[in-house]
Amino acid sequence: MLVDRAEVLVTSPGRNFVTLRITTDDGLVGHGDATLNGRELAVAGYLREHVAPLLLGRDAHRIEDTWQYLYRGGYWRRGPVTMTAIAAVDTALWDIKAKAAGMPLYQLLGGASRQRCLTYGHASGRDLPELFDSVRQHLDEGYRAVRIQTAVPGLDSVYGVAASSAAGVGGSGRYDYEPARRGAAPTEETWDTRAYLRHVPKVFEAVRNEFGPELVLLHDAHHRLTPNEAAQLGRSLEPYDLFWLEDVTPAENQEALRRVRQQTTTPLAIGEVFNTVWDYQHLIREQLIDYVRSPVTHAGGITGLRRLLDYAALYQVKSGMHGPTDVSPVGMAAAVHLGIAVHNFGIQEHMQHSRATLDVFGPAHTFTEGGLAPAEEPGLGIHYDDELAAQHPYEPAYLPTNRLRDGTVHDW
Ligand code: EZ4
Ligand code: CO
Repeated sequence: MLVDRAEVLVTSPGRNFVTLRITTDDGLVGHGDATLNGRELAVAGYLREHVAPLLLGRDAHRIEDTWQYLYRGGYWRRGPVTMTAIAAVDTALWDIKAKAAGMPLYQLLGGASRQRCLTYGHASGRDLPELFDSVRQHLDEGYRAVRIQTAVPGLDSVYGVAASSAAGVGGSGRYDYEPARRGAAPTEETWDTRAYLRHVPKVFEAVRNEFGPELVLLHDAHHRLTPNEAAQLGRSLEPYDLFWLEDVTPAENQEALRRVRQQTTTPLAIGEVFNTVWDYQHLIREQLIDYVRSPVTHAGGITGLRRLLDYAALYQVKSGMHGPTDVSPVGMAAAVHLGIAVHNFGIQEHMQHSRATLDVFGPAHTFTEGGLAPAEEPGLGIHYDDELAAQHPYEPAYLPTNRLRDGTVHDW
């Protein structure tokens, strides 16, 4: 079973996606997500120019060897572009191996540890009525967990808050927030940490009063706080029993989390921008966090994330895989197969893709009773439609940038 073709597919059904498709000489086809939001063509180029030629003629069964070959053999290790490219190859090879075995991928990963993967959706609102409305919409769709993001008085647009309740993603009518915007350059937002820290606890108080103690609530601080500010926020949210508080500080400095951890019992999640187990080394070993946010797509694939989750399991740290719309349906399919299998599954983020996106990728996993379950067919359960994909050519899109009121660039 040798690799016969490795194609890089770029499509933009409402937003940009990069997919690697590997075909073997006996005709098996595997897909891997290679989407890196706002830097899509860097990964496409890395795969097309430097990885695809090396794959031709390789034994498609040798997944671990290929992973090590691309990781160690590239000399320049780690980083989002490299690890997203490796993830795409790894996921496509797992898809192929599962098809060769005639099994859904999760069976090769040890079989199901649970019936479905509990997911959380993105509720947001510019004011409390709009936020409550968004929460209710999620409850109606079966969600049992929601992330709460809210506008902050005095700031025009804030991370995580859908611009319009009517438009939704791809005109879906949902409130889902899509931060990447089409255009030749990123948009700019304004940030004010003090206004944010004053406002957020009041919103969580209101949400708890309205929806009661059972509903699972999460929040993303999106890398914007100092360790001390993060500790303040964690403490002020303790009465509202969060499932997690995410990305409180910029992630590069692992020691920052020590200060936060000493000051609050609010559970902490971090790592959607991390790429390897090394980025978590101290955070996990010192039990400074509760959940790791890496998705299959950005952490070296099934192989890379499995390695990270096995390490995390030794310290009772659980998965919390990133699942925004920029993780493609291929990345989500991989997440669900891995999530259903590992023992230390925590929760799965699940922003819903637009109809146009689902039509291009044809994912066969299902969402019922607030959770995702993997496809029961051999492989990942992806049915990529080339003709539909070709109707949506790539258009540049960027994540916003952020500035303080005095113009200083701040973490977005
Ligand atoms: O900012 O997906 O938890 N989810 C997030 C996302 C990320 C974007 C980056 O591409 O933080 O909204
Ligand atoms: Co996040």
